[in-house]
Amino acid sequence: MITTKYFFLLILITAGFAFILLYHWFSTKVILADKQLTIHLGEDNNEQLIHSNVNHWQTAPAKLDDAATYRNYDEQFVIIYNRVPKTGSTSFVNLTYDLCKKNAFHVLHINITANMHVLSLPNQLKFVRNITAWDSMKPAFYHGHMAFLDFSKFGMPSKPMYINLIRQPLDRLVSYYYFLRYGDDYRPYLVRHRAGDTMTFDECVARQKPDCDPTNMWLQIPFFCGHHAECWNPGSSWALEQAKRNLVNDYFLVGLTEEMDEFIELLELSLPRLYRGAVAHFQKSNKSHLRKTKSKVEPAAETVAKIKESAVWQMENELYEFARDQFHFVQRKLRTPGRNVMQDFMYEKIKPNPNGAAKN
Ligand SMILES: *[C@@H]1O[C@H](CO)[C@@H](O)[C@H](O)[C@H]1NC(C)=O
Ligand SMILES: *[C@@H]1O[C@H](CO)[C@@H](O)[C@H](O)[C@H]1NC(C)=O
Ligand SMILES: *[C@@H]1O[C@H](CO)[C@@H](O)[C@H](O)[C@H]1NC(C)=O
Ligand SMILES: CC(=O)N[C@H]1CO[C@H](CO)[C@@H](O)[C@@H]1O
Repeated sequence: MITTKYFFLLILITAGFAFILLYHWFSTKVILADKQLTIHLGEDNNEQLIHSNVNHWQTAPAKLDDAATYRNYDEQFVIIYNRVPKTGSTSFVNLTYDLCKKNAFHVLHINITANMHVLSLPNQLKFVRNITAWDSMKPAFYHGHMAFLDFSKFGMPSKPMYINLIRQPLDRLVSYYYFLRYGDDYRPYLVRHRAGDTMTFDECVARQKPDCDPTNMWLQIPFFCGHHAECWNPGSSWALEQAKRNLVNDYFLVGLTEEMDEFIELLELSLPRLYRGAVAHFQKSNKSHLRKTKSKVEPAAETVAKIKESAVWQMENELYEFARDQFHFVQRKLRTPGRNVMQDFMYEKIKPNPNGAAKN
């Protein structure tokens, strides 16, 4: 009788110990898994730069709720790339499409009727509400030839992250000029608007034809400036200032067509959720054949000089240089001055001491 009682007690105590052991084992496992997840951030590629970006404050065994918040930001991403025509956007979008399956996010093209760059007022509201609420598409990358749209005007709880690429304005115009005549090797079957016209850009400028009118360069300014009437008024200094303000206040990153590799590297370092493995992928894919305008002839020096006299070129170039300085600044701050070491930061002197045990 007594032995059975003790026997049951023994079983109860053993079960209790087993439970506690199991609990401990399980909780360390969860933290370990968490650690491994963050460490994996940089492990997919052999780029030393990206390796060293794994910050120790991320790999530390964070509390589970901190880690969940951190992951939630990544799962809520909405990125808008309001691409400007002929700025190398196809190569970049192609890279993003290549990555979306592996990195598990959605890419959507914004197709606006008749290639209009400005949304109607009802469509602005519809668009803003739709992409804010469309949780099943998040994380999402939207791209389209659309002017910047300010989400804060529509009473939205969150804003998307804008990114873009900008190109030297004359290069962009010349590229566009030949693109309309000869197309590119991306969709060679498409007959372009000016197919059959063999006039060179130099001849066009000499004869002052409308296709090479410097006013046609007024495109990067309005794309960054946005949906206001004044943005689309060529030569408006208000539009230029607004474009600059938006570029620094509302764009997460604006890269240069001429420095695409650096742009992609910065994206991989800062948004690994979407761009993990981007640098390696971009380097191994044959970028040169992605999208090249056919039969492009470099303009003569006198053509270039003539274009540079125009106010529109000067303003577009001012925006380009503004963006270039900003991009180079961001790049310089990536590493410790004088050494090829990634900048890092950490927290210290945390008071009151979270463990409560230590002195000082
Ligand atoms: C946008 O949609 C229209 C109508 O469906 C289609 O004809 C056009 O090819 C689309 N544009 C692009 C760039 O896919
Ligand atoms: C957003 O628009 C698409 C296409 O019209 C629709 O399928 C989707 O359900 C919309 N999402 C929300 C959250 O309204
Ligand atoms: C890369 O592109 C160039 C230019 O179009 C082409 O000549 C070459 O064969 C391509 N190489 C590969 C490996 O696709
Ligand atoms: C999504 C997409 O179009 N991907 C293409 C990107 O470019 C490479 C090289 O041309 C193609 O192989 C991919 O199919």
